[in-house]
Amino acid sequence: MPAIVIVGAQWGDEGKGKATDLLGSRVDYVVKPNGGNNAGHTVVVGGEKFELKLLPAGILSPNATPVIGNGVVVNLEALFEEIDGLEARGADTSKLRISANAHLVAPYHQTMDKVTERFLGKRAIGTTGRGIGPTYMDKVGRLGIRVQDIFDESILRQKIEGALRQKNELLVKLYNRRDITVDEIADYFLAFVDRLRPMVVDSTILLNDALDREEVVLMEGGQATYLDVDHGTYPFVTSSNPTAGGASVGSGIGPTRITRSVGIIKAYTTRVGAGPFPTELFDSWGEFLQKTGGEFGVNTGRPRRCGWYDAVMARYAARINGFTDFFLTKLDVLTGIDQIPVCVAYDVDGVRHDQMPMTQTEFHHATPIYENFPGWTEDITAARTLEDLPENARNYILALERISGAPFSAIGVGPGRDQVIQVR
Ligand code: 2SA
Ligand code: GDP
Ligand code: MG
Repeated sequence: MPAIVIVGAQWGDEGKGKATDLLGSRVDYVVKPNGGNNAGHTVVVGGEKFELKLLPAGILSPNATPVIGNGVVVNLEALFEEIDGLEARGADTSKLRISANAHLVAPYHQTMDKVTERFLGKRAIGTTGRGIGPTYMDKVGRLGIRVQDIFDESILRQKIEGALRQKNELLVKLYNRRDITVDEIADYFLAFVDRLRPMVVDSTILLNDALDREEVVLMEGGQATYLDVDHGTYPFVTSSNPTAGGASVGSGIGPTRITRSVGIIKAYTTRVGAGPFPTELFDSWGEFLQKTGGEFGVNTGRPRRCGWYDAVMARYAARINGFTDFFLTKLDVLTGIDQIPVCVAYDVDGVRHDQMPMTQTEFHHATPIYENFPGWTEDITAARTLEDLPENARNYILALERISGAPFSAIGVGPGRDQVIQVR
């Protein structure tokens, strides 16, 4: 049976939370393979809004077992705060399982994130300030603390000591902060041991056994293709691999078992944080998209930069992730625009590029070549089939599908669980 991966096709906030929730009723396991509490996924169930940060959005699907995979960085304080918040609202979080190999965010990682951003000055990334980058740095630098380490106090202390030797040098000498002690960090982690223990598993056995039993596993990617540290707009990226291949690594499910790769893509484009964005709008249309689409960060409340749909980006994302299909979201936000511009190619210093340019410099110089498509004024939020849509909306979808690199399987026409058109 299949393992399905869901990937953001732009810079995040495409509506992956809703897509997971939609597919979640038909899956047995939902695993988060990357990222941490920098994510923000909104799911609207029966008019009630849930905002998930560290937990997979699949936690709201009653039949699915949610799993935090080995590729995630876990902030334990944020984890239990989120669990308590959901439980208080009647959600059942008891099935949550966490990989023993996932890395832990320590308080010093958040400090380093903020200080590094300050050091970068004008070249700051605009991170969420959650310590995600520094935690992944320690993972790759082999200085990380993993979930399993907190169950062996002697190992935990040794690892903290190793990490702190370097941190204290950096923090005290470079950043002019006080020394951090092994005791304070060990105490911070050990306080979570009892609550965490029953949730921790070898998630690779759990998930692969489920696939052997013909159950369905959904991998819910955090962030998005253009925030991928390898394939995104480096250095303005997050520090993990949100692309489809990263989902395989971050959950321990071999690539041969993934049968479907779904790109979630908005009918326009948004970005939070710094970095190039060819179709970005600085006029009243940008404000229109931001206001109508409610484009504010789930986690930090930051306003999202807005621009038109970019088919060059869509084609690149389809290539990198091997998308089998796209889920187009937020079509309803475009209602009322007379002519809708769509970027079909870039002009880079006088040369037309139909594909993503090779270098960062070229991407920074890319200006969009637009084609306009006639819009519609009718409210489409109650549409449930393609036939329910005005002709111009149908034509807009068909036009995007032709130039985006993969077929569209579903169209979102509102934030609600049921506000979707299943195409195939
Ligand atoms: P980080 O904190 O190291 O991952 O930041 C690096 C870049 O990645 C971007 N990033 C995101 N972009 C969009 N949405 C994200 N999650 C939240 C949401 C964002 C929020 O869903 O609304 O609340 O602000 C997310 N997480 C990371 C980030 O903006 C940097 O550009
Ligand atoms: P994620 O990070 O990809 O899960 O996306 P976010 O939850 O950060 O942002 C997507 C926002 O769009 C949320 O507020 C969703 O409730 C909302 N949303 C998702 N699909 C649709 C849609 O089809 N139409 C509208 N209007 N809103 C949607
Ligand atoms: Mg989000």
